[in-house]
Amino acid sequence: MEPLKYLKSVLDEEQYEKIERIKNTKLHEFLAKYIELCEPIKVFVATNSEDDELYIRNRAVVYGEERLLKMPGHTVHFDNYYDQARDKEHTYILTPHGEKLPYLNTKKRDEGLKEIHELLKGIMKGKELFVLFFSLGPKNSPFMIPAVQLTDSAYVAHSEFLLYRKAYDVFANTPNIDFLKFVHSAGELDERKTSKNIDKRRVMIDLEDEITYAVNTQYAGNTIGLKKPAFRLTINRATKEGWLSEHMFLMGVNGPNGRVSYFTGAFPSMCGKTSTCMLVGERLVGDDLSFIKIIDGEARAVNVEYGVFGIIQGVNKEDDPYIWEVLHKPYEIIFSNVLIHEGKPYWNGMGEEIPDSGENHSGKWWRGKKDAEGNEIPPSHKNARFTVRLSYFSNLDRDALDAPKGVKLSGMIFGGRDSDTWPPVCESFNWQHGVIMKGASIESETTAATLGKEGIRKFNIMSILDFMSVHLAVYIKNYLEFGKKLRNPPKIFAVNYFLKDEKGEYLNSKLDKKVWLKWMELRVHGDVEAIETPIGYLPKYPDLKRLFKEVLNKDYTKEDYEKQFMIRVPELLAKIERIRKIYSAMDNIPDELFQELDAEEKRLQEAREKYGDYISPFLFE
Ligand code: SPV
Ligand code: MN
Repeated sequence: MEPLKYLKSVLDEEQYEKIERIKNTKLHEFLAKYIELCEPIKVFVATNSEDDELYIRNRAVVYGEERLLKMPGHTVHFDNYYDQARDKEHTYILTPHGEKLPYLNTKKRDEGLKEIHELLKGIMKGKELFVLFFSLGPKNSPFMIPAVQLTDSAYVAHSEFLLYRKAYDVFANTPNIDFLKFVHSAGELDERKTSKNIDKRRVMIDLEDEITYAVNTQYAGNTIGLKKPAFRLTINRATKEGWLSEHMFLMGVNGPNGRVSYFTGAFPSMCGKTSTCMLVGERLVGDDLSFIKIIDGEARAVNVEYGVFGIIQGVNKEDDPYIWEVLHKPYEIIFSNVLIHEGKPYWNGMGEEIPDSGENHSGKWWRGKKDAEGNEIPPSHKNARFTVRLSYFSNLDRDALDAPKGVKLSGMIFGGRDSDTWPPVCESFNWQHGVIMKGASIESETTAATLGKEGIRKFNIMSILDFMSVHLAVYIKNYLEFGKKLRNPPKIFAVNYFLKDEKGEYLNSKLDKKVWLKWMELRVHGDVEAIETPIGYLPKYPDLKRLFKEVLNKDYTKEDYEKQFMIRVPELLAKIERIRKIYSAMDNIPDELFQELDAEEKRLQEAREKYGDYISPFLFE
């Protein structure tokens, strides 16, 4: 049957009208295909209206996927105990003939599509399907990518209304607009309204038709199409079109005399990404995903999203005042996988007393409760989260968030969890050096954001490896080319908040990152000089001493500086060797990558001959 006719036959009149208003053949085909396949009992199409949004918000409660908490606006959602993070093992990039990608699982496209369509068959029986329209990036801008989400989870739909820009109008006003497509079903739910068939959990990414699928899961990192599923699609698009789709926050750093300079930052989960972009006194634009494009010869960046899906563990009044403030107001907030006691949310590391019982991701909870594997269950899950709109944040840079051409990007920051190799902050010599030796060389200890073991040092290029839907060679080449097209490329920095001394004590305190940011802000304008070392430019002691005093009112000693910025030659050389080994095993890696590794190795060896293994930064002055 003709798609629109089919839709007319299955949708009630009000919903059909909302679809009919959109003149888009591909959309009609897409909807007809998946409504027929998934067999929902009911379909709801959301426009941009407040009423439609409210309907979805209420459905989440009516269907039991969210429960109201004491504070108006607050709800809690639980994911299945075994569905608490992105499932990398069961996420597949579909490639034409099953071609392999480094690090990610792939499947032959037709086999993957067959498998997922079998899983989707009849999966929404008895459930309501939500049809949602959003935009990645600011609307009506060179960055905008329209997208359609189909989901049978009101929690997922509700989350997307908090996290993305509504774009029904874009579809209605632009016939046959091109768009990304996401199909999600939580599958059968158990009595707690969490996905039951976790063994059949699948996430599939079809780059060819730009559709992603997620079934038998609710965890937002798997299911919110516009977040990480879309990210795999936009990385692919960006490499084809010559721009950057990145796993980066976007923030403004306040410089002298009212100057604001914008930085992106890429850090693996739980390595300081949020705490950096939320630093007191600076300007938040986005906390997770950025698009970077060349406009008039300049690198310009936007936040892909409109809200925050943030880790709640460790959020406390002192360290995270902006988040704390938001979480304690009657705003629309979804808490997920926290502990609920008498209608109030509690989480690990909140700096307040946590009750001994309540309800959490494991169901009814009491202190000392163990799971089926014999592990003690903490009050909240390590990857418990909050979902809110950015507009609630008092540190938000509203103009930057909505700027159609984004903001001019002055610097890019790369960081990881590294106890013994990189100094706290270092500026690369140039774009190519930064891309290769900072971004493409990130290693980090694993965290709780994905399933699997924690605490193992892992390679994670640009902190984007989990999403690397194209071959690394293609990705790196695109980066190098991107820089060549810029009049004045952003400066690239590496930071390391986790450096330790020989006794295993951290060498920096949590807020020192603010000083590194201020230093980087001065550097992008050439306001301070730096020391040239084998690995890049390091801050000069007097500049840091002044900044520590100004920014943190702290006395920064020469001894601290020397310990923190010591060039650790054996560790740096070992790292180069690890990185070289990783890339040597791959095909088509650009020569520039190996040239940079060789050149830095040579610089380090020469320095070692002159000064020994551990070199004070003063020796390079
Ligand atoms: C991350 O892990 O990088 C996140 C959370 O931002 S998730 O949505 O699960 O990807
Ligand atoms: Mn992320």
